[in-house]
Amino acid sequence: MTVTCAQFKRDFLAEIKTLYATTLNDTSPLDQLIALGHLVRRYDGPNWAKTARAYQTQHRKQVYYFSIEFLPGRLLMANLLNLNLVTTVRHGLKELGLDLDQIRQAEPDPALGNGGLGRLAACYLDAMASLDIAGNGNGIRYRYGLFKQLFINGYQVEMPDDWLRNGNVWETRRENKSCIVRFGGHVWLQPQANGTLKPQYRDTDDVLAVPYDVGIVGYHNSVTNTLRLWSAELPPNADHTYYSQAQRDQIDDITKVLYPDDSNSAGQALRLRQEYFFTSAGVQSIVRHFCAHHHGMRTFAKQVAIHINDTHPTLVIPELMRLLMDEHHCSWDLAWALTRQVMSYTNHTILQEALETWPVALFQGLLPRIYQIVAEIDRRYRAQKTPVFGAALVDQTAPLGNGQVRMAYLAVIGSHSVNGVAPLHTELLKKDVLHGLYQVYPERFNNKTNGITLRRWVQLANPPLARTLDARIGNLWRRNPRLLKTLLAYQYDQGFLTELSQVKLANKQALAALVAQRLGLQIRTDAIYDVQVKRLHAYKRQLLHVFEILREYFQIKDQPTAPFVPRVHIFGAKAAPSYHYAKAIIKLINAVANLVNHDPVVGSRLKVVFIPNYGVSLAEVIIPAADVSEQISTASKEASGTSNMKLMANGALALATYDGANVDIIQAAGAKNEYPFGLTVAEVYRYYQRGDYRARDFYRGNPELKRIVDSLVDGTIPGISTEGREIYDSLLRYNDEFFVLADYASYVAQQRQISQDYQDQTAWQRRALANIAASGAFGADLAVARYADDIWQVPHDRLD
Ligand code: Z16
Repeated sequence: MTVTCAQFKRDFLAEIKTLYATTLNDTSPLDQLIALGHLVRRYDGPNWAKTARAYQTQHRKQVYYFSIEFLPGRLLMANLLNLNLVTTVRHGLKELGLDLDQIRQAEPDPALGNGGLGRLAACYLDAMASLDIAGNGNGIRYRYGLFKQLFINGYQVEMPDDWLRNGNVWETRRENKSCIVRFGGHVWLQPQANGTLKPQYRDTDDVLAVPYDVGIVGYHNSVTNTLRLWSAELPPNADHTYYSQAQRDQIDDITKVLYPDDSNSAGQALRLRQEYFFTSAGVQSIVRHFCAHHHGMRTFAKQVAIHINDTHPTLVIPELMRLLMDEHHCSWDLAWALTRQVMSYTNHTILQEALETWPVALFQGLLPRIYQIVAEIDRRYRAQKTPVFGAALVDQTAPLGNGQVRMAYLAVIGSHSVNGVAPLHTELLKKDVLHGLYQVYPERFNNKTNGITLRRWVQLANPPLARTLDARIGNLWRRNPRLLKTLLAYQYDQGFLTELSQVKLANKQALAALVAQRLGLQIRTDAIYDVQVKRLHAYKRQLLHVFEILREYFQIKDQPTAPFVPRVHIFGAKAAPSYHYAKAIIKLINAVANLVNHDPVVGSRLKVVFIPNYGVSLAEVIIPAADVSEQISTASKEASGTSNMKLMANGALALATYDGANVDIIQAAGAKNEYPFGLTVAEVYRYYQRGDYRARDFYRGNPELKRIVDSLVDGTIPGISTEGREIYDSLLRYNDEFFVLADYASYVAQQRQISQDYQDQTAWQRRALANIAASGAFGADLAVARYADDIWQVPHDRLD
């Protein structure tokens, strides 16, 4: 996109005048943001239209990425960057007396996701557009995103996220692309004159699905793809007085709010409604679009790939079967062949509580026709596989079992591909969680290690680093992150290592300013910034990090005059509102912060900062300022992790267990450039197998650890009498499910090492450099190219 600065200024002023019928000095930053958004859309409009037309005339195979969450972050800067407009707009606004950095803050951050899974979906949309893949997102336009988090007296309080209050300049309502989604009622199969059966429906609850489209702009390539988010409304042409208040509420509720659960299944009927709603609407719109351009369904699988992001969209499988058979006259066999060719599934967790199952009675009542189809899939699977694999294995792996619909099994059986998100995770799927289905379909299993878009996480979030890199290795890394490897040539360039220190310092100053403003707390910028940002979950072990803080606190209190390398411990984490234990940990962190931060003996040497309402926008400030990246989940529990990759790319050193993609990060950057520690998966599984883990032995055997655990209940930390007891009991009474006590010693040994190593800034920055250089391997573009080659079978641009 090329536009001169003068032209931009004229366009912007015209936009202000059209929208607000007033002059610039009479508008707010929000007004300016909206005007700028409109203008960016006007500049990008031709690309969006051209992209859609080109896909049609070239008969390009379309990829549809179905996800119940998308967490895109603010879009203004991302769009300006990808349209190559940042400099023009910044200068133009400046000449008009405005500050782009003030305007960008006025944009609401759409929190239509919980964490890793939703953010991954957003990174992949960005990568698809940038690789010129005909990629589409399909999801839900939640009226309220993930709750806003406040701390009151150290406790998490949730507030609604009214992100659409001032409208959304990036979306286009496309009412003419609406469709009807049917729930409930009765269905029976009516014999037709031609001998086939056609389902008849009675007393269904119909919901209108209205799409809102958002343009997804590719990087410097004139491609704009579409993210389609569905909203539930009353069907038209109906007498609205006919709906009772309860019926209207039931429709409104479907897309009202995002379920706030990460790696956990809420199991509510409304959640199943949400899942079928966006799944059915999405598949209907795909089939409708296909039929508008093709005759018959036989080439469907050559033109369409549908990706199932975790099990939430698994109903795409029976829904496509339904449309192919009931509406497009396909036989079961043809419909099933097409469905399996089209579908692919990514698993994101091995946690039992996250694997979705639905009681048959609930499922059948809400989706009677879909249930018939699932039951037939189940019947055929059993009939076909029992002779080969035996009744026991088939019973264990069938879509229906124990009175439940087992979504992960249905997803594997109805797809041609199932992938994990890091090599270790994929191996665990094969050996453990999906072992039975791996025996039946070994060829379907594959790994696709997660990736992140460096455009947002380095270019946008860390401009000083991006500029420093440009000056040394040129700017081609901005298109091809693998070129970051060439940084290794500067490992012994003292000037460059000093520059890296200065970049980090500048980012710490920015974070310290935010902390001062929001928390009224001063933190020094010469301290180690030790960062743990991710959802609050027992398996992620924020508790272990708290133990280190208490150790440092006791160390200072015991030897107030001994040398101590200053530290700032930084947390960002939301707990699911119903997750009692996670909320107790939040209270603990805040209580420890309160204790430590106000202790005159401790002074400025040790600070604990728990920044409320962690999300994409905060991550963009915190991550560039990090020295240490805490990736300390119990081995086997974190499928991949993605904050580990973002922190690495910003030059933080990982303090990490051998879990998820940490394994690959340690390998890529070299173990000597990270701080690995803790039980391995093999050791964790050995404990499970033998049943001989005894948390108490670790407690008794280590006086330093015992003192810390005791401090939870002995009054050392004011204000946590109930939470402290609960956490204490989880460790000693319930035998420490996540091996915090077992990993304490090796974790603390590495923390001590960090304090020592940090004092040699040259050596430290050399290792930061190694991390940045190796982070290119985790670029989203590379990950998505592998999906395109191996799973979706679609062409894409090469990066070099
Ligand atoms: C989620 O964010 C993840 C898994 C899951 O089943 C549900 C949700 Cl909402 C996360 C994993 O915990 C994390 O390890 C992984 O990096 C991320 O998904 C993306 O794959």
